[in-house]
Amino acid sequence: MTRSNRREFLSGVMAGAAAAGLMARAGEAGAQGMAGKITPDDRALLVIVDVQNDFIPGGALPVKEGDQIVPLVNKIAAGFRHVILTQDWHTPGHISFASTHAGKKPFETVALDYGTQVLWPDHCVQGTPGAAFHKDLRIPHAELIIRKGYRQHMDSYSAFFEADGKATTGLRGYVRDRGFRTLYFVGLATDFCVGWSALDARKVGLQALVIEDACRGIDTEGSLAKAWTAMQKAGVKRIQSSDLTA
Ligand code: VGL
Ligand code: ZN
Repeated sequence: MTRSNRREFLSGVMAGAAAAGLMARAGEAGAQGMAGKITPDDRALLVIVDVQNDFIPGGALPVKEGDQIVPLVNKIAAGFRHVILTQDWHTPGHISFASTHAGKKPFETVALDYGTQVLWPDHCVQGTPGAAFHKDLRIPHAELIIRKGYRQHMDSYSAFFEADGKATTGLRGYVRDRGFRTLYFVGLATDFCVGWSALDARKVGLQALVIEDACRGIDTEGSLAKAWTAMQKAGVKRIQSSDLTA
């Protein structure tokens, strides 16, 4: 075998392996680094979800250990060329707040026209300190901030679509225009805004990976286990920060 047709033969073997799904990680994550680790490429986007004071212990809707992810999120973000942030951004008296519904308490539910709504303590009200990003979050290279939940009569967990599954934040168009193919998710909370965003990423035809140790969940009424089951079914990959090269 000559050198050049050996090269052709090898590239044929590699293409065959990829087609057979043997290189699943490389194909799905967009790039393969050393020792099976993932190196995000230029078409990969890190989405940092709702690392805001109200979701941190001491805030209005604290997520257990929410503060502990901040140094890890900073470190992960440094390994991505492209990063965006999301920010829960509610109007005062928002429909998702228990205080808006007479006789209702936080974590109870109500039936709304778009489905069952969990009711929350007032949180992430536009312009308040609780809606600001955690003071130690350092993402100078973030390219966009997507705000969501600003429609008075509809909640929005997902970074793509509001709770009716139709009203858009504009993220789908942005991702399309920028040519991103693979979205990585970190932040708060695993079972709500992270999970719903990852599911919607799959719905619009993107690869989606959730970096589990850089997320924390609220876990109300079994919501964390339910979210992971739904994500697994939808083809969202569950990875750890140690799976990344950087
Ligand atoms: C979130 C509940 C209400 C979240 C936002 O960021 O996961 N959860 N609003
Ligand atoms: Zn909210």
